[in-house]
Amino acid sequence: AEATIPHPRWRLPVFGDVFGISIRTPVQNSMEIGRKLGPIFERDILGNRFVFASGADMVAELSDESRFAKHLAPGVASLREVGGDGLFTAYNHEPNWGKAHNLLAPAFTKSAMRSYHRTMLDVAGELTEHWDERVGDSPVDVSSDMTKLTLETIGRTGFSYSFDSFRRERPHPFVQAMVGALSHSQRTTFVKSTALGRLLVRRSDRRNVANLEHMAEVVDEVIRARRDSAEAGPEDLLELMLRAARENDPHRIDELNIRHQVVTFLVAGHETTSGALSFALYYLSRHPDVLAKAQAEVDAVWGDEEPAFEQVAKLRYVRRVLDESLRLWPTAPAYGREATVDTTLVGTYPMKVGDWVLVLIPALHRDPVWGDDPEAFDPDHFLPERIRSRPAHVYKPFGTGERACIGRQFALHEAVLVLGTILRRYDIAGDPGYRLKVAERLTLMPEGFTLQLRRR
Ligand code: MNH
Repeated sequence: AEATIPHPRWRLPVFGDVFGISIRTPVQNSMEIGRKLGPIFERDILGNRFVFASGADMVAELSDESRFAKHLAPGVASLREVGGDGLFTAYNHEPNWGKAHNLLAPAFTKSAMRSYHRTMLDVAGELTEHWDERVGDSPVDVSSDMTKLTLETIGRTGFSYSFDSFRRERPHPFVQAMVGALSHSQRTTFVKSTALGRLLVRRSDRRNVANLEHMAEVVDEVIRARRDSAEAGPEDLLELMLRAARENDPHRIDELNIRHQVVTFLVAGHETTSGALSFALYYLSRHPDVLAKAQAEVDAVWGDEEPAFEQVAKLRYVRRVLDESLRLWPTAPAYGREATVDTTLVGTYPMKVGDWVLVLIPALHRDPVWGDDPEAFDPDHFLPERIRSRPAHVYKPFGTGERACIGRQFALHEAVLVLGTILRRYDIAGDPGYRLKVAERLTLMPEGFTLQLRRR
């Protein structure tokens, strides 16, 4: 039988919806509504209809690539200003998606990961050098330092370009411009559907232009640095793209699209991994038993040696800590799916070709299939036998299908390597008075979370 989709009873306080709390935290606000209305609901935001779906049965169907495909949700579509038809923001029908996907796939194979391992270790070493100076001193700002680390890692592995992140007092201006652009995109997506809204965000629009210009300058600088260098470039993302252009490869992408890919990877390649590391450190600091078990694993598997490539994936428990952190706070918290045929979702909700829904990942990750206390942090959720006993498609931090995250293995290798490095070297203590505050700028990130460090 067909059913109508529940919506909040109060449609009137549209202003509250738009200019209140939810403009800064739309994901947490939608999670709250979902707790009341269930696994599928709709919201009307200034005349825009949004359907949120998070039931395990629904997401399983939405993962069926013969009926559904990626939809560029409004918040992501407005990032076209940043990434154009780069991989993340390309529409399914745009030819540059397939070209770039094929061209860049070799940079995400296991052997490619092996080639990044050395650089990832070096960057982790810069973090510990920086943190060693803070041992027993004032606490470190976790998200800010994780962002330094992940930006440095993608800069050097992907483009052989250093942002000198750990030699700076303040974050690199690229980070400030990017955070500004992501926040702008989140804030203005709904508001801009009305004339009044467009007027209200004019100042913010101007600031956004400056941020976009700055990001474009950084992209220019990254490409120029390579073109000016006398030696042949190392086998990195940039080299794959520039060489294909030089050699007239059938998969080559043009100059403008190369720029879109560079900025896409600089943003997508660090912001979400930084959040994932920050949440993992938060949960480790709150669960002494988990912390002790993770430290014991690193000591046993790595000993005092520098970890070889294969030794990273052997940190099975640390990986479960990361998986569980991404369950509770998937740092890219939603993705869009649109019907590619006329169909009915879970036999109940009719969808015409082009109709789309947003998968609210944190709500999916709290579905009853996760047990009766889905809010509890428990890495054992990811024990192999527990994974086998759950249905497929209930864990989607990296999206789904053809348009799922290309950087998944990259992020996992980097994050486990860094967590292992930190856990082996320091005892960490969070501020007992800190209450988790999750900042939203399309992505999720703990805000104001600090750690006090002691050398082990
Ligand atoms: Mn990543 C797509 C989450 C790390 C590069 N990424 C996606 C999607 C999710 C996602 C979800 C799908 C979005 C959608 O369907 O609209 N990504 C993450 C998370 C992490 C992450 C949670 C870290 C943790 N991503 C990375 C890293 C890189 C990267 C690291 C690059 C080195 N991601 C991408 C790109 C895409 C993507 C590029 C777009 C892929 C495509 O559509 O072809």
